[in-house]
Amino acid sequence: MTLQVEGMTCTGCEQRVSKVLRRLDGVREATADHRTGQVRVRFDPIVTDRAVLETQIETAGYQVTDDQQGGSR
Ligand SMILES: [Cu+2]
Repeated sequence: MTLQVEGMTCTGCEQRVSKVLRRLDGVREATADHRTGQVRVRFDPIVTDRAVLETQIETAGYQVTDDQQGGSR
């Protein structure tokens, strides 16, 4: 899944976002790119879901701007 995230301005932001996601149960891999604002996440949908990931990203201080997949909002 790819999330569109606003507010990442440097590699430090990429690391912060990917770190909070990787820490979650069920997340296998998370890679952020501040230039495109995209965060790619591989996760187990039985263990976690998109809403949990979005909450973590927003708690870390960034905005998830795309909602085309999942309709969790
Ligand atoms: Cu930054």
